Formats: sequence, C-alpha cells, structure tokens
Amino acid sequence: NLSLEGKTYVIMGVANKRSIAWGISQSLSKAGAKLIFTYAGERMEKNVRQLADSLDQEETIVLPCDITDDVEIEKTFQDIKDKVGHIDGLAHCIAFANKEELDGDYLNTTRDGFMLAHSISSYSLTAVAKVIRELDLMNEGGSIVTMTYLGGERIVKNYNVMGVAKASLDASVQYLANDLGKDSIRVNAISAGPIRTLSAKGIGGFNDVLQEMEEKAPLNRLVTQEEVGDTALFLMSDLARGITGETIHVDAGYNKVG
Ligand code: 0WD
Repeated sequence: NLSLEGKTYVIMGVANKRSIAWGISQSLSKAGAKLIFTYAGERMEKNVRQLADSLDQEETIVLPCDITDDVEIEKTFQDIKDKVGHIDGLAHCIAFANKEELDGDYLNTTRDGFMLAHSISSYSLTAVAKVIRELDLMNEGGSIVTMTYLGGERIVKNYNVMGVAKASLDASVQYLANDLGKDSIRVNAISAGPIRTLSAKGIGGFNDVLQEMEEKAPLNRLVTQEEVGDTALFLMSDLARGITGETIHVDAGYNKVG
C-alpha cells in the first residue's frame, strides 16, 4: 500500500519551499514516513531546519552533505546509520551547472564547467549509492529516486551541459539499478516538467520553456512539486516493487509531443 508508516527516507536537495525535494518531503511525510534531510552549505541549514520543523515529524534530523566531498558523504551517511540504523529509501534532488553555461551554444562549455556539472548532478548519485552499499544502510525493498529532465533525452534550448549531465545520470540509474538489484534495492528517475525553482532560474529563457509546455502539453498546464512528490511516494512504496531502472515522466505528457 501507499503508507510509509515505520519507514525512514533521506531527502537530499531541499533549498527552499519551492524545491522539488520539498514537494517530495511533504508527500512522504503525509504518508507517515520518517525523514532525514541533508543540505549543501551552512547558508542552507537554517532554511532546511525551519522547513523540516514545519512537518509533522517526531524528531527532525538535518545534516550537512556537500555532494562534491566524498569524505563528507561518508561521514553524513555514517551519522545516519548511527542515528537510525537502516533506511528504506533516498530522494536525490541535486544538480548544478555554471549559470553562464546554461545559455547560448553548448560548445562553449569549459572543461571545468563540464566536470562540475557532472560531478554534482550525475556522479553524486553513484557516490551516495556506493556509500549506502558499503554501510549496508538500506533495507531490502529499498528505493532510490533521482530527478532528471527531458534535456538529457533530446535538445532543449539552453539546457546545454546540464542536458549532457542528465544523460549521464539517466545511464547511471540503469547501471545502479542493475548493481543494487542484487540487494533488492530499486533505482528510478522522475523526469519532471519545468517547475519554477531556484535552480531553474539559472536556465536561459526558462519562461519560454514554461509557456511552451502550457501550450503544447496534452494536459495544457504545468506540473507542480506536489505532483512530482506523489510520484516519488509511489516509487518509494511497495506498489512500485516491480519497477527499477525506469524513468517516469511527470510532465503533463509534454515529452510525447513533437
Ligand atoms: O524545472 C525544474 N525545476 C526541474 C528540476 C525539472 C526537472 C528536473 N529538475 C531537477 C534538477 O535538475 C535537480 O536535479 O530536480 C532537482 C532539484 O532541483 P530544483 O528543486 O529545481 O532546484 P533547487 O530547489 O534549487 O534545489 C537544487 C539543490 C540546491 O539548491 P541550490 O539553490 O543551493 O543550488 O541542489 C543542491 C542544493 O540544495 N545542491 C547540492 N547539494 C549538495 N552538494 C550541491 C552540492 N554541492 N549543489 C547543489
């Protein structure tokens, strides 16, 4: 069933109340899940803690985890193990690319910008999966969900290096699904339609992307954090126990058009 009562999930990537990770947090919390939050830098801590406190949770666990730092990742997940023993799932909602490389021609991407986008937006999922396996942290039947975007499947104007990083993330989802399938852990991606968040602001011409979606998507509208959250809830639940290595589009059907 859809209840996550008695289960524990790690949520990575809440920046503010518009974050997709926050939509996922609300859906999982309503279903009775215990949540643990990780945040990127000190700047984020207060915000994340405030948001976490606003949920109906018995205790709020909020830990730092800069996803570019393997030592910090290991420390954070060891802390999680010490605090809760085991987890049942993880939502990875993290991405970054230099703003100047999310506009104009893709071929202007620098080596450093390419590496940075891939390190934060793609390798980070593998780094976390690796630590989860090493620590034997996730229960059988566990579920890992990451966030991807159409720009990794086809050309989306200005998405550039982030599209290439999402393609790498999508491929990682399949290989990780194969590796972690041995432990009965599932790995899937949600491909969300464009949502106005802090990260999305950095993408050139984002308003045009929103407008085109409203015009052309079969449902003729945008999607919300809550809709992505509810799909994540499904993927975390036993109802999705036969699904792994998959990408589910939560985009009002836009990817099927044109
Ligand atoms: O239209 C959109 N908003 C879509 C977003 C459509 C489809 C997919 N996505 C994806 C994004 O690519 C990302 O993977 O959803 C995920 C979440 O993005 P979001 O909710 O749109 O954006 P935001 O609220 O800004 O959260 C992304 C967070 C960061 O926020 P800041 O503003 O600090 O960049 O990713 C985290 C951070 O919390 N993050 C990091 N976390 C750990 N270590 C790091 C890092 N080094 N860098 C960024």
